[in-house]
Amino acid sequence: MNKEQLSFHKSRRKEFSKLIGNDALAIVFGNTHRNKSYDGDYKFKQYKNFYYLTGFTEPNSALVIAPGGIKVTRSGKKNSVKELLYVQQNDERLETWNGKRMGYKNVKKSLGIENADINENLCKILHYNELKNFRKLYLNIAEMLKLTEEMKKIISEFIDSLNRIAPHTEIIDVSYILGTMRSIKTEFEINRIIAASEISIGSYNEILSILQPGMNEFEIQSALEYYYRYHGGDDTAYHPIVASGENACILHYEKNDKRLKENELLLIDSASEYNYYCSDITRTFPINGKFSNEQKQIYEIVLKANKECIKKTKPGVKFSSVAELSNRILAEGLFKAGLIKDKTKIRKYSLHGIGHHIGLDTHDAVPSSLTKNSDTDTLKPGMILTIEPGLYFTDKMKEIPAKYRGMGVRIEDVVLVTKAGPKVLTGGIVKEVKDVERMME
Ligand SMILES: [Mn+2]
Repeated sequence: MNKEQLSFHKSRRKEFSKLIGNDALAIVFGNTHRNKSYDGDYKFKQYKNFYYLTGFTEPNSALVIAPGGIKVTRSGKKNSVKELLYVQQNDERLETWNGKRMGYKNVKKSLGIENADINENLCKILHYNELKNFRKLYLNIAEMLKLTEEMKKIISEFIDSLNRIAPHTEIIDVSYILGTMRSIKTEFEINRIIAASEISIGSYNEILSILQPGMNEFEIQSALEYYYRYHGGDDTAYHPIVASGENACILHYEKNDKRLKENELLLIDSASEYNYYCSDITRTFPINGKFSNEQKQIYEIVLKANKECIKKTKPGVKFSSVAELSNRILAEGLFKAGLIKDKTKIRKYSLHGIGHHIGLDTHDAVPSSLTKNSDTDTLKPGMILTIEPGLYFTDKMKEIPAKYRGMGVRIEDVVLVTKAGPKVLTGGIVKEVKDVERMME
């Protein structure tokens, strides 16, 4: 881990400590492996709030933060500590199977966390009388319930001992307070989201030169995944949606197994992850390289909503009013095209909201709301959001002329809110009609 990353996670622990206060104790558990089937697990992914505070990507760990200090005994001596990371014990045999473990002795040097111990000692900290001095205990409750294997044993002992301190403390989930911190991105985070976006941009541009009728959706999916990894991405930020024709009307279409037809549109909603940070991009391309008049008409309406909403993504603006603007532009566009008579029915064709926060999670786990009186609705510098208007016409919508049916159009960009205005992080992929057609010539 380089210095920049060390100081990022350190600054997050410092801020978190300040927010929870001296009378609080936090115990944040990392993730464990999730079983896929029999003895096969899903690829390990760290719990994002734990990652935010530590940068540590090994399973079976837990971080203790005690801003006012907590006494722990080590080699017979009592020490007051403010941060302590519990990690897996070194184990030569298991490390041969599953990879090297950092070991508690290397935590300070490698992660900059002052104190460390092996995870099986975790429950010992709950045995001190001084725990009664803490007014608040912060935990990640939902994740605790999903812990597996060695942590399952530790967690059940931990929960059993909780009742001894529960009458003296208020137990609070960490999600809100960490989510609030995560809603404003630091420069370190912004740079990672830019990197995830750049990797994705390069990959989309490769796709534009190979896309043609007769290919299968999975060929596009696998090419994207190949390029993400090839360009240094760690993973896909989310399961790629590669949806041709009417498939684009299924918002989380994941089969990606249909043949691409000559006169249809292809909606691609996919992006790379880079060092735990996500990008999130959607583009809609004509499979044969040229939009039909009807496709172009719908595409231009969505593109207008995308561009106008991006312009409005500025500090002080309510995100709910960006959403309203999108609905207004989409409704006006369909009304003018003669496709709807009642503008209030737009949600039947626009289906989803205008966008969401993005960061460690694609739909970032931060407090947000689209209700006007909520203080989490107001845009602030350092927030990163997606702007993703869309229009969808299924084959079943008989009120819509046949030439428009069986298509979905969505155009999604990642936008950083700055004092100087919106900064689009995914602008390197064409979206103007003439540019798309030129790239596909
Ligand atoms: Mn999105």
